[in-house]
Formats: sequence, structure tokens, C-alpha cells
Amino acid sequence: MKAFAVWTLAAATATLCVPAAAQFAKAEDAIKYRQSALFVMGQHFGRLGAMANGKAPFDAKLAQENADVVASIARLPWAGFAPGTDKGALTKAKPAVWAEQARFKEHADKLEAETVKLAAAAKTGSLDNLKAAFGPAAQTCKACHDDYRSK
Ligand code: ASC
Repeated sequence: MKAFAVWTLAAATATLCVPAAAQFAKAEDAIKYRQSALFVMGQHFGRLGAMANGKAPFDAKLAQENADVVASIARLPWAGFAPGTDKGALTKAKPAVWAEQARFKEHADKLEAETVKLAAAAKTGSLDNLKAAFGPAAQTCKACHDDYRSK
């Protein structure tokens, strides 16, 4: 029984930690993975931005769908910045990502937190709430890009 409990806990922990524990066969795969996740997130974030900035009509249901995708994907890219993945494919990630891992993680955590707030805001169905949450979320994208992505 005890062994079962331990195994169950281990399995549950492994499930919760899937993104962080993700392993890649080679650096190129990790680079493609993080770029893909960031690209998909950017597409959905951009659609929200268009609504928040009045460039597209506000559609509460679409906003909620896009914000949910953003909040889910926001958890994924970071596993792709594993040690040793600073090269192996074309990448704009600066060496500072690996030199300042704790600070880089703070940026990632901030993005995750803001995208959770963004999804909660979108869920209210209010454009004003979406606008209010969009700015801080976009700022977390920008802050990290400014420091950790080369031009
Ligand atoms: C986007 C996108 C980003 C951010 C950033 C916010 O839509 O792809 O990287 O917003 O431009 O400042």
C-alpha cells in the first residue's frame, strides 16, 4: 500500500511537471520546440491585441478561446531553454538566458502569471477588462525580449 502511494505521488508529480521535465533528443529539437510554442502563443496573443486595440471587432467568445490558449502555451517554452540549447539551430536567444537562469525564470513566471490574469479577464466577457489585462501581459513579452532576444 505504501509503495503504491509513493508510486502514485511520483506519477502525479511527473504529470504536473511535464513541461519542465520534457526531454529533447537534441538541442535543435529544443530550439524548434520553444520557437514553435512562442510562435503559436504570439499568433493567439496578436488576435487578442487586435481586439484590445480596436483593430478587430471584440468577440467575447473568441477572446476567451485565444486567452485560454495563450495561458496554456505560456507554460511550455521554458523547457526548451534547457542547458546546452544555446546553439544547435538558428536562434535569437541571447547567452544571457543561460548566464542568468534565475532572472530569466522570473520573466517566464511573470508571463505565466499575467497570462492567467488575461484569461480570467477574457472570461468576464468585458472588453474593458481585456484591455486592462492585455497591457501588462504584453509588457512581460517585451521585457523579456528586450533583455534576452537579439534583434
Ligand atoms: C505580440 C507578440 C509579442 C508581443 C510583444 C508585446 O503579439 O508576438 O512578442 O505581443 O510585441 O510588446
